[in-house]
Amino acid sequence: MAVETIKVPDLGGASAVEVIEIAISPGDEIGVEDTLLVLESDKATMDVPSPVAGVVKKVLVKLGDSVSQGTAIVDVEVAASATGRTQVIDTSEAAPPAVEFQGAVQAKPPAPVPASGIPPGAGHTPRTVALPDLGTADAVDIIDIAISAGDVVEEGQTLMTLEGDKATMDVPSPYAGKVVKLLVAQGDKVKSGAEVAVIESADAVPGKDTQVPPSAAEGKEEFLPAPVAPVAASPVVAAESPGGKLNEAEAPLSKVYAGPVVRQFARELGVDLRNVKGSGVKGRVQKEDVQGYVKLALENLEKGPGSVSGGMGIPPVPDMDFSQFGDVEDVVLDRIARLTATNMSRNWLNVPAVTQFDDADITDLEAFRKSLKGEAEKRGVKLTPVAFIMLACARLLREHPVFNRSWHSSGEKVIQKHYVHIGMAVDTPRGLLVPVIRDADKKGLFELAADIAQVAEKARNGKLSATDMQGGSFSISSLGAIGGRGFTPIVNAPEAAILGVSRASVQPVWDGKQFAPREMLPLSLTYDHRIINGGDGGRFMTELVSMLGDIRRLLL
Ligand code: CAO
Repeated sequence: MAVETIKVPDLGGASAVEVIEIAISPGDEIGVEDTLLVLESDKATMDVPSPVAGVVKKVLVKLGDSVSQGTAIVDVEVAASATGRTQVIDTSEAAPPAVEFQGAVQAKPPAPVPASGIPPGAGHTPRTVALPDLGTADAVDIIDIAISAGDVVEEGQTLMTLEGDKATMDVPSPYAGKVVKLLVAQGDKVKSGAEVAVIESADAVPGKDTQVPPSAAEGKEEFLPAPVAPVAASPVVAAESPGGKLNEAEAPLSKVYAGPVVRQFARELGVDLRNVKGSGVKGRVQKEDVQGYVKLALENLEKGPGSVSGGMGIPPVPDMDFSQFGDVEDVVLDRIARLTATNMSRNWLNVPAVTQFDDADITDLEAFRKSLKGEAEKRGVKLTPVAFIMLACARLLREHPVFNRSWHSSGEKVIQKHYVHIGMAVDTPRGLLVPVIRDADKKGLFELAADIAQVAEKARNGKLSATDMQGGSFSISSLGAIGGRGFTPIVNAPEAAILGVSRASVQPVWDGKQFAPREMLPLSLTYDHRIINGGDGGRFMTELVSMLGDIRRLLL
C-alpha cells in the first residue's frame, strides 16, 4: 500500500482559487476520475478529478481555502503501488485526458475574442456562436441545452453541455445578450466550429453581418470552453425522492454524474446531488432534475407529515381508473372532510399509539341514570351514559396528570396542562367535529349532560367556532348510540389520549357462583405511548371501569 498525495493540477494560469466543495472524506473509496474537490474562481467552477483509485487517507484542504497549481489536496492510499512510500501526484499529469477538451483548467473562461477584430461597441446585432476547438476531430454529443430562444444570458453563462467518451464540457456564452435562435438540439452530434446559437449581443457593431465567420482562421469568433475536468460517466448512485431522507445519502458526492454548473446550482439550493435522480444521458443530473427535486421536496413539506398522500417518504397510494371495473363517479370532498383526512393522517403517522380495552359493568349506573330521568327532564336535559363517562374521565385526568400532557416537537419535553377540557366527538352530516367542553372537572353531571347536548347541537347546525374546538386535554368518542363492540380511536393530537365508547349490551358475567346478566360497556383507550406508558394506561382504564361500575366512587 502506498500513500500518494494528489495536487491541484494546472489551473490555466489562475491562482488562489477557492475550494467550494470537498466531495470526499477520509475512508472513502474512490476511483479514477471521481471528483475530489470543486474549485471556483471569479466566473467558473471546476471539478478536480482523482488520477488514482484508492482509499482517502487525509484531506489536506478545507472549504474556503485558496489553492493554486501544486497545492497538496489529499492523501490517497493506492492499492496498486508496492513501493510503500509516499508519492506526490499532480493531477494535471495523471488525469486521463478529457477527450482532449480543454483539459487544463482555466479558472476564468477567456473573454470572447472576436477574431474578426470587431471591437465591442453599442448595438444589438444578432451574432452566431460557434463551438471552439474541441481538441478532437470526433463528433461529441450535446447532452444538455441550458437555454431557450428569448432567454437573456450573461457572459460565461452555460449555453449547453457536450459529452465525449470520457468527459463533459459546459459551453459558456461568449457575451451577454439575448438568445435569438438555437441552431442545435439536445442529442445532436457536433464538432469543433459547429454553429450552435444566435445571440443578440449588446456590444456588437451595428450593421455587421450577423453570422460570424466559420472558423477562427477565417476570422470566426471563437471562445474557449469553460474550465472543464473529466467527469466520470458513472450513473447516479442514489436517487431518492425528496419525500425521503434529505441530504443523507451515503455514497460519495464524487460519484454523482453532474457538471460543475449543476453542482454549483445544487450547492446554492442546499441540495445533496446524491439524492437527485439524473434524467440526462447515462443518468447525468441536469439542472431541471435539481429543480424538480426541490419542487417535490417543497410540496411534501407543505403537505406535511399529515398529508393525505406522500410525506414522510411514504409512497402515495397510486390513483387508478376505476371505470375500467364498472360505473363510478367523483365525490368532491368538502372542507371539513378534507381537514379531517389531513388531521387523521397527521395523527396516525405522528403518534405511536397503543389501544387497550376493557368492559365496564354499568348495570347499576344505568339503573341510577333511569331513576334520574324525571329530574333530568325537569331540568330540560337528556341524561345519557356519556355524561357519566365524561364525569369519570374528568376526575381521572386530575388524578392521572400524565394523561393531561402534550408532546413537544423538540422531543425534549412534554407540556403538563393544569386545566381539564374534554373534547366530544360529534357525528354531523358535514363530518366528524370535536367541540371541547371546558373545565369538565368543575362541572356536575347535569351540567355536563347539558353541555354535551349543546355542543352536539351546535356542531350539527354548523355553529361551532374554531375556538369551540380548541384546547382539549382528552377526547371521548362515543359510538354507543350507533353500535359496535369495539373500535380503536385515533388520538386527537396534540392531546395524549382518547376514550372510545361502544354500545353497551347485556352479557352473562360470572359473579363467583353463577353467570348473572350484566349490562357491559365496551371501552377502548388509545394513548400516545411517548407520553403514557402501559402501566399508566392500565391504571387509568381500571379506575375508569371501577368508577363506572360503582358510581359512588365518583364521590370519593
Ligand atoms: N350503549 C348503549 N346505549 C347508548 C350508549 C352506549 N354506550 N350511549 C348512548 N346510548 C343511548 C343513549 O342512552 C340514548 O338512548 P335513550 O334515548 O334511550 O336514552 C341513545 O343511545 C342516543 O344517544 P344520543 O346519541 O342522543 O346521545 P349520546 O350522549 O349517547 O351521544 C354524541 C352524544 C354527541 C356523542 C353522539 O350523538 C354522537 O355524535 N356520536 C358519534 C360520535 C362519533 O362519530 N364518534 C366516532 C369518531 S371516530 O373516532
